[in-house]
Amino acid sequence: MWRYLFALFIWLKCLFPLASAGLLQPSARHHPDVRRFEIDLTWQNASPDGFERKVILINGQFPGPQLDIIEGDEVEVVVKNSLPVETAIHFHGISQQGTPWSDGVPDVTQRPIQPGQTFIYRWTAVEYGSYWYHGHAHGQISDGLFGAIVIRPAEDRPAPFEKISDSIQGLKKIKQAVSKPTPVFVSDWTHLTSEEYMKAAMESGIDNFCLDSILINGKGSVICKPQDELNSLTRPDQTMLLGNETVTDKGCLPFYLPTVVGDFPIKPEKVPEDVYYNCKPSGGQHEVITVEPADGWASFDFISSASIASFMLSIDEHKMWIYAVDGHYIDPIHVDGTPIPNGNRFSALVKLDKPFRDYTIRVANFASSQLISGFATLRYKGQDGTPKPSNPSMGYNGVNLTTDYVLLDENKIAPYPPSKPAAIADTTYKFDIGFFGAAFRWTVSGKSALNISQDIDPILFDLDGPLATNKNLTFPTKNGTWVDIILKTDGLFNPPHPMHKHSHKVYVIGKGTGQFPWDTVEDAVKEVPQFFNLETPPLVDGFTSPPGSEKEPGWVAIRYEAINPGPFLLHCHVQTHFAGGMGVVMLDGADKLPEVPPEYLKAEF
Ligand SMILES: *[C@@H]1O[C@H](CO)[C@@H](O)[C@H](O)[C@H]1NC(C)=O
Ligand SMILES: *[C@@H]1O[C@H](CO)[C@@H](O)[C@H](O)[C@H]1NC(C)=O
Ligand SMILES: *[C@@H]1O[C@H](CO)[C@@H](O)[C@H](O)[C@H]1NC(C)=O
Ligand SMILES: *[C@@H]1O[C@H](CO)[C@@H](O)[C@H](O)[C@H]1NC(C)=O
Ligand SMILES: *[C@@H]1O[C@H](CO)[C@@H](O)[C@H](O)[C@H]1NC(C)=O
Ligand SMILES: [Cu+2]
Repeated sequence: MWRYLFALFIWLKCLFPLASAGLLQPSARHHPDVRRFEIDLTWQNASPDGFERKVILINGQFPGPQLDIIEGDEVEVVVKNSLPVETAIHFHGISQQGTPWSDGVPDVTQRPIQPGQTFIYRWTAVEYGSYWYHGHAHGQISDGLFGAIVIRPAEDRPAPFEKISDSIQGLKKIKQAVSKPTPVFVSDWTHLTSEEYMKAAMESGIDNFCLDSILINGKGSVICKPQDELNSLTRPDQTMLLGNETVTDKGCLPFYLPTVVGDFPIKPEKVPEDVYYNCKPSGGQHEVITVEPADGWASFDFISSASIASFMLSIDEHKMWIYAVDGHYIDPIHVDGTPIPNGNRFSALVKLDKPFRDYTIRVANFASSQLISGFATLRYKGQDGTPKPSNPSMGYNGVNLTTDYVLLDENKIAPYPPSKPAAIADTTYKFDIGFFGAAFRWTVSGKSALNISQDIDPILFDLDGPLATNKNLTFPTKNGTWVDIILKTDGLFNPPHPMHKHSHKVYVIGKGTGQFPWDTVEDAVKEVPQFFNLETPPLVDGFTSPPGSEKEPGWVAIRYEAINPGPFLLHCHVQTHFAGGMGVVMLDGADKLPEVPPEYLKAEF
């Protein structure tokens, strides 16, 4: 009952005082409007995978309600914190043009929202496409605090669909499909709350506990496979780490492997029971996405809200045209499967030209730490009623099962219309990312771990505060200049890190193996041009660093134009890595920081 009481209210404030509850379909004729959303966060029992635990619900739902917006809209999100703990909400990928106080990061752009408090985020949707909102205090994504944002492009926004279909009829159907994309959240789930998880990680010195399930749109089940099957699914990257051991019955690398925990001291007795062993299957819910074959095409916004896992996704018997990444159109790429790094959004068009049946959507963890998958169903409407399993092209371990399988290559993502960064950057920062003195401590700058749970005045409000003046954690850029950041992975073993830049999208201009001894990209290009792409580089808000170690180091180089003044994080989106300190603050446009409106300073609306 209370679920309905807290139903999401969305209304065009300037047109109607209170128009409708539920999702409002945007009108075709459009003027900038204020779209107001009210969300109430509560701490409730729920069983996304059949196991009951405490979950953060948003207006009684998990995942939270979708925010439907049109490019150019003014957006207001009123957040009521009915949780027993503080919180803050980040709008992932939204640039927050002129509104850095709405970026949702405690200690950086705002004070956390205390239990019982209400906070109003206000921003302009200057972007279009697929985004999402999520908790940015503590590990609250892992407790369920997230929901989709769909921003419908302006009518005159050029789109790349002619590459997908050259018939007028086909294009019409494609445009129809992309005008109402279905967000599909892929996430990982554990039976520990984020607080229990982090406490146990710090006490035990181990931070990659087993996952219990993979959820699709918040639904899934605990799947237990026989040991023989798990052994046969073990991939070479895992065999290398396992030596003579096998994965546990939950599909995990055992915690005691020196290849996994390094030389750091561990206290296995502090690991909660059943975290690595004793898989207990549970009958959870199953997500079914029904499509109308007469539509010809369906469009999905795949969003990885994973805390730890690293996903591969494929749909049985269907290829996908990936046409946008992180809310920005790309030169479309036709694939059988795609990785979806944590935080990224991949928008896909799927042609509905197969027999009217059910097809399995597969999401596999590709990180070495665990063999685990989740499943959903793509259902054609009007099927003949004889269920028949569909043919997978990707296995439970994320590996292709067909010879002609095409996997999306992240380096080939080219923005549409074509765009590229300035040829030379004005400033270069070089960081050594990786472990920081303990198995659960991490760093981006190589010099300090970032802690945004200190209850200090945020950087935006106090440029003389402890975080703003910490030269190991806060790095200024000048407004209107081009910035290069090179992330090097040459310390202890580094897994790939899904990095996220707040506010500014970045061009991923280079990725390489070996050391990066040069001072600038310009110098590096002269010697190793093969590692760079300055002509058609991916334009994204999330990118993955290459794996690396002392013996086999690697690096990734990004370039962006600082045009929106404010303190904006660059951090790893693995929740345990971020909680362990893996972030820095880019104080973008430090010379042109805006004055903070009084209601934000006082947090009284
Ligand atoms: C693997 O080898 C180590 C060291 O040689 C030994 O202690 C351990 O018992 C072996 N484990 C298995 C499962 O055979
Ligand atoms: C998987 O793809 C690779 C490269 O495309 C191919 O060489 C291999 O044969 C495929 N595996 C299977 C089982 O078909
Ligand atoms: C900054 O990093 C240097 C080198 O690691 C260290 O000596 C110094 O104490 C750090 N400063 C702060 C404020 O953490
Ligand atoms: C962050 O700082 C707070 C307040 O000083 C402290 O209680 C907490 O333990 C710190 N967190 C980490 C991960 O160091
Ligand atoms: C920052 O730089 C951009 C690009 O040059 C410019 O459009 C914008 O107005 C500048 N912002 C401020 C506050 O000066
Ligand atoms: Cu990381």
